[in-house]
Amino acid sequence: MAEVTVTEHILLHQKRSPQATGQFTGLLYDLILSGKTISRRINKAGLLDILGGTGEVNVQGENVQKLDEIANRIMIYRMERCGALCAMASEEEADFIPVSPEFPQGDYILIFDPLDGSSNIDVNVNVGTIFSILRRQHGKTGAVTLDELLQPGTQQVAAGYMLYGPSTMLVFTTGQGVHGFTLDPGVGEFLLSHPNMTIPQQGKIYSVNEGYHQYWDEPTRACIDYFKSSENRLGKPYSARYVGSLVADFHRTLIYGGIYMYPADTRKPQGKLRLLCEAAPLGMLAEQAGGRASTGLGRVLEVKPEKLHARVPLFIGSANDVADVEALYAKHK
Ligand code: AHM
Ligand code: MG
Repeated sequence: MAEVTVTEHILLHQKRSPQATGQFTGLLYDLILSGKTISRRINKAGLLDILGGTGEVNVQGENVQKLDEIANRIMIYRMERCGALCAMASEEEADFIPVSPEFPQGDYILIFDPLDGSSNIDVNVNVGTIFSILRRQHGKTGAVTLDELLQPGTQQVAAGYMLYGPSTMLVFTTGQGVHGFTLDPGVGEFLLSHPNMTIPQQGKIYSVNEGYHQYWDEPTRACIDYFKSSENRLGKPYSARYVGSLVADFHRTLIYGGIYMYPADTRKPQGKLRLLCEAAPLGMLAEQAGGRASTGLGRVLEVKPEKLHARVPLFIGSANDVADVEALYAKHK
């Protein structure tokens, strides 16, 4: 079998867009290197005394795991030096991070969740790094301001994730479809394993933390009841799956189809997931794979973030399933 490396794949795609500079390619290389570094640390976590919490609570009010902090530091260290960025933002940091003047500056902005699903680390369940790449507005120079990061998802130039599971995978889009690569640990290179990934139009799996049922409003309950009943498009109840690592639940949805839901509830009126580092990048991947991503009321990619850590309800996956959720919310309005 002819093996296509991620490097070869990027170069091939970059050739097709003549406006592309080496900067963007360099950014992707360093992102991939960061992912490989994080992957190695995770593989050895049980042996290195880096499981468990740090005892701190992050800007999101969540317990920080040691590996959260390690992944965050690896990303910031490597990406600050890549020469393609002017600013970064991390789920773990309260403020955005301008690239220090001591490093070469570029035109891109990187927003990431260094280790999504970190509550699953101690039990050896899949976690991942999610990233979103924006371009600085044309003509802007000098110090980056916060509003430059608050762009709707439609402005993303690339998005993806690294999934640390039984194998480490890289799945990303630059707006020309979604492609998946699997890390061959022997050679340390990602090889193209899933070209042109598409989400089945109709799913048969629903994914939601059903423990929160009592916090949901009527329309949300109606949506989940719909997938569990025989009165849906499938004509029978869907199967339930919920890993509790968004990146893993999304990856399954991308391949098998179905719908992942993190709705708003009485405790979390905007939902839990962060727009810029979780919902928007996965939304771009879903759309590029022929699926959809919605807040229940409209397209996730069109939501303009009001602040760096803005949250949104998320319904993402097969086009039919997401359309059905939107129709149910519209009916209950
Ligand atoms: P994290 O980025 O701190 O790991 O938080 C986000 C995670 C998602 O990966 C996952 O889908 C969700 O939180 C699970 O939340 P809950 O335990 O409320 O179901
Ligand atoms: Mg997360």
